[in-house]
Amino acid sequence: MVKVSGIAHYMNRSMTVLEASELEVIDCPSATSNELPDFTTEAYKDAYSRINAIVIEGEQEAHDNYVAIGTLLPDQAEELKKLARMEIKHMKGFTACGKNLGVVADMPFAKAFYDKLHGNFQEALAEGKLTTCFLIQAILIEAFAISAYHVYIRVADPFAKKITEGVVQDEYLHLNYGQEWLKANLDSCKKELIDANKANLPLIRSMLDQVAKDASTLHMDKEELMEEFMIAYQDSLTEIGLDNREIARMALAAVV
Ligand code: PL3
Ligand code: FE2
Ligand code: FE2
Repeated sequence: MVKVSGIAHYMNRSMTVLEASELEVIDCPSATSNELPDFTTEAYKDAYSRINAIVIEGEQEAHDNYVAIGTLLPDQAEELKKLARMEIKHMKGFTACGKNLGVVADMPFAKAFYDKLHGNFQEALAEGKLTTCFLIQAILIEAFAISAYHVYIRVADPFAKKITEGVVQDEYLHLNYGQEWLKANLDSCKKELIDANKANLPLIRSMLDQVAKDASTLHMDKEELMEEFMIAYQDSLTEIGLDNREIARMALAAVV
């Protein structure tokens, strides 16, 4: 069985946030960024056409990646196909979110957005490097999705909010799946894990930089996105069995 450690952690945090807002925080300038945006403006729809495409393409590639990992792990192929099917469900959900707002997703933009990460995954797959595949898909991409979805839920239209709330629960299962495999194989995979992180965490950082402007049009704050990402990422490395110093070193790859 997989352990869903991230959810409990997140719930504790959101409970703290709730208590703080009940006290009505005085003089908090950033409080305005948590206001809901006007979902009908051209500016909102323009930004949404790219963000929505990134999410749709991300879900599609996640599907393909889990199926691909299954070819390297034949005895787990069925389980991985289940995860892959969830990604298609997510993709359909987010496609509906775009349609609901009258937005056409900019798919060529999204394909280019994932280009480098996709290339690194394909290369690792061709070389049979399972550790790198799991790090890219199940840890980095899932932590990126979890952080983005948590922040989005706070400022989404009611239709998209409901869909995203369902999706984010599944993403924890995916993160946990990769986590469990890496934990079980840590002795033999630690070096590859650290090297793969060094090569791929900077890509996540630059993807976040690229999406920040459009995200802010959706009232999603960049620092909040980074904070949520670091929580999911570090929790996951802890769960895999790395110590604080190793995690700090790995996280530094995002800034140097
Ligand atoms: C893995 O299951 C899916 C991977 C998708 C990655 C999504 C990254 C999202 C970037 C910012 C999006 C904000 C959410 C908006 C939702 C329409
Ligand atoms: Fe997903
Ligand atoms: Fe996922």
